[in-house]
Amino acid sequence: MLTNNKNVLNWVEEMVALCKPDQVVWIDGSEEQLKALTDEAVSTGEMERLNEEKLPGCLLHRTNPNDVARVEARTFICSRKEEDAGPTNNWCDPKEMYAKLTPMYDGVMKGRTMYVIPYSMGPIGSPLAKVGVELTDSIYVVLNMDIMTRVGKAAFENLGDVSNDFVRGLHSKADIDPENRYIVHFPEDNTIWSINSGYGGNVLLGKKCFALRIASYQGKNEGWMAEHMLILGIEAPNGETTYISAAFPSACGKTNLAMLIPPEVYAKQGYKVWTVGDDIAWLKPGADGRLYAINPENGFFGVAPGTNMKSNPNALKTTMKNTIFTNVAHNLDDNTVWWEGLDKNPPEHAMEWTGKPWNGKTDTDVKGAHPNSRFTAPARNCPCISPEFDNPQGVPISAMVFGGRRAKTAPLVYQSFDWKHGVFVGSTMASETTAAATGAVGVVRRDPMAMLPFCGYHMGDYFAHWLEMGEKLGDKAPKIFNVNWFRTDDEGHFIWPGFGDNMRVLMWIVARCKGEADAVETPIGYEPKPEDINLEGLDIDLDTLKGLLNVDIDLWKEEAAGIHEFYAKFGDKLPEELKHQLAALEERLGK
Ligand code: GTP
Ligand code: SPV
Ligand code: MN
Repeated sequence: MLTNNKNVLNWVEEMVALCKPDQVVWIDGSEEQLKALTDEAVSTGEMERLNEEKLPGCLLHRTNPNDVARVEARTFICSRKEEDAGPTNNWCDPKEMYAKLTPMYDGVMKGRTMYVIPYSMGPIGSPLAKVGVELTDSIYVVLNMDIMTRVGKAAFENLGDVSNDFVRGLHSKADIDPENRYIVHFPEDNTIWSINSGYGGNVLLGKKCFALRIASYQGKNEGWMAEHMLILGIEAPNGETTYISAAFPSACGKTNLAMLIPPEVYAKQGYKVWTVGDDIAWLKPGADGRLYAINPENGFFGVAPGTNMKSNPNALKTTMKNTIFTNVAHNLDDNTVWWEGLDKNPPEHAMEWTGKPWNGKTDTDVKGAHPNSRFTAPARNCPCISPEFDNPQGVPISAMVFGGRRAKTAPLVYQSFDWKHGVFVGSTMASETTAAATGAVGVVRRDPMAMLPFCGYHMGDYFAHWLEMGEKLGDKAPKIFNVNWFRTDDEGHFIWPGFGDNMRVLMWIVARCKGEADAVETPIGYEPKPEDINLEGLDIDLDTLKGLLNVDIDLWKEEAAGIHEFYAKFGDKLPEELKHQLAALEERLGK
């Protein structure tokens, strides 16, 4: 046992009595313990060791083909009052949900081991960090949590002997039965119960379940924010670093933007980009009144397909050691991994992600890797990891950026008129769905602040919390922007090159934050003058850029109509301010 904290010990005892594991193992985070668990998982076939020379310390894991993504339809926010979960979450009375799930956990770990994982979200000792304990019967979960969070006794030192402020996570693979899969949050009890899944966001409970769903609820009550945001720093040649956070929905480019390589035109001047986080930000006003952000995670759970030496070399380098690959193709020639978009040379002798034999050269209509296949890699491996990564105070944020996948409508970039308008922009975000969650792909849906699947309370109250944070921050509030890398031409090709070249847009954002760039006022916000986006070294002419910045009034009128419909869901909980913002947009568009 790694703690004397009675709250922890009593709860573990209770859950052991319920799940009835053959044994209980406390995870201290030591290398010997993790190595022994890896050996065990390899011996049972749960994990496979990859080429020790090319991919030292790397492992391959396949999940059940019925279990490859987050399951939004089976994810619940069980607040005591239905109203507190709001219209965008599945809700069930907590008593009823406990009553339904308790028999499913009863004896579920017979013949298995229960692992007790103490972990910290955020640097140990940070005033923004929080403690969680996850109980699980999966070694895969233990090994992933060890990469994604700060695991071991040190997390308990943060908690002390008497505090009750830790998140209780209970996970069992059970039978990986999709019909009985539940990802359930009890925000008022600091509790998460997950059952019948073995996949990523459903089971690594520190990530979406705690660091977004539970933490967003805590943040509302405690005066801070938990957001689905990357954090990056742009260092100018004079050494000054400007920090930007950005919220894009799942599989819409956070990891890529967070690790971008500056294009030659900036690299030669000495600009550098540093990654603080690629998925989640916890933000709180600091002593100087500015908004500070930490990345609560300690690793990256990144989308594999499309990651290559051109699109995201930093991510690829990050995965070269001590990384777990989930649902990618297994190259049997050299015991390495492959996925669509890695290179143009798919392996001839391979297993596709389900474990069936696969020849990538001839079976071209079969995908080698699942579209939502992932790597779990330590943040420390990243060549551009920020020197501030472990700073317990976090980094000061100058700009917050929203964005999504929109083939039309949203221009390359615009700036909100002020914070309140920025909250309106974030609350009306829409994006095409991706493979990160089960269900149809490519359907446009509203996804406010990229938090639709991750907000642990009523989204009307969430918007109000954003507005309050703006009041508190006053003129020190970050500037708010919106970007869209995904506009397409008539043939459906992306017009903007994206990836590293997105820095050209970020540079305008930085200049706006410093009061060093002009803007053009449009009905939806401020846009750059086309000549203020640096196109040096790009295949794009000024006219194409003008097209990317075009605001189509008719499309925006349709957009406004869609926003009315969306806002209607929130009833009385929709802040008046947002109604004014919508009316003002319509006014500017001309009725
Ligand atoms: P989650 O981990 O699910 O939250 O995803 P994410 O937001 O971190 O997305 P990620 O950076 O992994 O990108 C997802 C997909 O979008 C990958 O296939 C990328 O290749 C693609 N992508 C990322 N950035 C760009 C871009 O600027 N332009 C284009 N066209 N595609 C991009
Ligand atoms: C996302 O879907 O936004 C992810 C992957 O980052 S998961 O951890 O599965 O939620
Ligand atoms: Mn994500």
